[in-house]
Amino acid sequence: MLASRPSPDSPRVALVTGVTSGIGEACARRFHAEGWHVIGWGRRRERLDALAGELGDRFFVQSLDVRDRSAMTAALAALPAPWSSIDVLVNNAGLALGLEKAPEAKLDDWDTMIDTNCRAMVTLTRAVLPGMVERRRGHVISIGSVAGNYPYPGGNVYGATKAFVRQFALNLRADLLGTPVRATNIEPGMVETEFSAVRFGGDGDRAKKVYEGMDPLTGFDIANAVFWCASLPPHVNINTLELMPTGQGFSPFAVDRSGGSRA
Ligand code: NDP
Ligand code: 8X3
Repeated sequence: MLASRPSPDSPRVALVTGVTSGIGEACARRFHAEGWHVIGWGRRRERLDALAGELGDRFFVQSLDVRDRSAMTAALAALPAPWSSIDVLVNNAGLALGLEKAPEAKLDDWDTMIDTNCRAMVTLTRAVLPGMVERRRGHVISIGSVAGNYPYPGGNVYGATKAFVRQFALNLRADLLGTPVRATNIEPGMVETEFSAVRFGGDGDRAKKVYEGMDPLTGFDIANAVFWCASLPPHVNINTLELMPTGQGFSPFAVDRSGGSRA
């Protein structure tokens, strides 16, 4: 039997993963500013506490590594009402590690990206979806990337994880047909966050150069897009939304004219 629809006046709850910096922090702030209850996840406890101290009411933090399935299960089980009725899940926690070409890339980096960007993301989504379907209210918004749509040198596994995130969102749409639960993949280009510092192992100078001389997107640009998707009327589903800074574009195909591809 289907549960009755929740009242439109009942609290709106968003769970955002990775709120300790960048896009996730901006999403948490955006939803909170609109009067939502926001659950924020991340590993860095001191940053979670600082944000909780700032936002106060309607912000509930839980410190965990999303790759730890039992920690995730325990965190969800520990949510008191009304926090446990998640309306919007923002699958944001993720990372790129390294920019080496595939033959030189570190396998441990590949494992970490797959475990965080893909495995943790599907585990959490699978845990949250039944409640959304039961309550007949919900939206899974995942942060993919242009790296999932276009190849670039050194993008190897990072780009592949984001192609996975995109296809998972589209396949959710296929599975959720007949329910009011929505699924969206947001696909940003360059956003200035801690992303490049993480990718380059904490090398802040190298990270800064990525955004030098151009105007990158900000976390708030992405948060605005996420919130816009979530606040559309229930009959509208944005499947995918690709955003780039105006100052980022495309290159021609690369061609090797050195004969290096001959045996
Ligand atoms: P940041 O490095 O600024 O933020 C990443 C967030 O993810 C942090 O809050 C971090 O928290 C959290 N996180 C990472 N690993 C884990 C983990 N194992 N468990 C829990 N939390 C984790 O980067 P962005 O804000 O840029 O990245 C957010 C998302 O956006 C990622 O999925 C990224 O791939 C995607 N993206 C970024 C783009 C960009 O150019 N910046 C462009 C396109 C997509 P903590 O370390 O405290 O755990
Ligand atoms: C982050 C954007 O182009 O650095 O996903 O891969 S890019």
